[in-house]
Amino acid sequence: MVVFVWRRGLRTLQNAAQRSCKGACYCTALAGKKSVNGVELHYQQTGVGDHALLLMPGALGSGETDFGPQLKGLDKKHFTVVAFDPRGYGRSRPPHRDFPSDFFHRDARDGLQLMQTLGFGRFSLLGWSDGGITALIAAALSPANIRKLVVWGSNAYVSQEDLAIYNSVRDVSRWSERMRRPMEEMYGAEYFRNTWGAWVDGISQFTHNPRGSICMELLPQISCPTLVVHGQKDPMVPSFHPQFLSEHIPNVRLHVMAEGKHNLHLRFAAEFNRLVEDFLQE
Ligand code: TYC
Repeated sequence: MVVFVWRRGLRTLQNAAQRSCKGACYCTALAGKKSVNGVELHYQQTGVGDHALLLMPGALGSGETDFGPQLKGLDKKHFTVVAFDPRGYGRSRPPHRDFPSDFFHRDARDGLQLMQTLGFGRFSLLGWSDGGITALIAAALSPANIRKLVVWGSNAYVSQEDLAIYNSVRDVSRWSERMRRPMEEMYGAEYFRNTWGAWVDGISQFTHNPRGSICMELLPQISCPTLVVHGQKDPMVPSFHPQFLSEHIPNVRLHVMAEGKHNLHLRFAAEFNRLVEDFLQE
């Protein structure tokens, strides 16, 4: 057990050492679960700023696996940073993850409801990859609650080219050790293999929609200022996706990181965090 000092007093947290801020920080850190839409959602929270942020992870992702450098590095005086594990991912288990045709909408409703439950009425969304799709949907569904939106490595539809990429990464035994190990540590090899296969099937469903749409028709409804970031060297998400987003979201800016790949916020964390902080504080 580790005791954390939190704004409202003392909280006791299990397993919290890895979530604590190390070194210089305004140290408040909190992790726990909230009952949301019939499931227990795990989240981490840090910072004391007026501007609340919700970080939305990628496929099978969690705050812990996807957002370490953001939870640690984003300015805690200006921001209160929340990262959540979508249902069936990370520490938001049970339930087992499934992929009904509305799974992105379900994650969007869960994220929005979690923030209400935590007491944040208006906040910004940062979404990576699948989490970016979720964030786009949440911003379109609930414009009154969303201040600003940042998405990277995300797509609003699934093309035949995407389908080929999904199928090329379906077999996790062919993944590099570096990519596979954190997932196997989080889930165990079997849950990871099965759930990844279910994700590939889940995302492939969208090819049955007209134009392969996941959320194309919602983009014009996103009214908040939006930053789309793209890694020029992203092998997973072809550049026609950020292009499409920047052509269909009304108040949008596209920023390309020349050396960035899919995990640009981890690999180039300082540059990414600064870019996002500047955009959010404009
Ligand atoms: N969307 C995935 C995520 O959320 C990343 C991904 C993109 C995986 C394309 C496979 O073919 C793929 N991290």
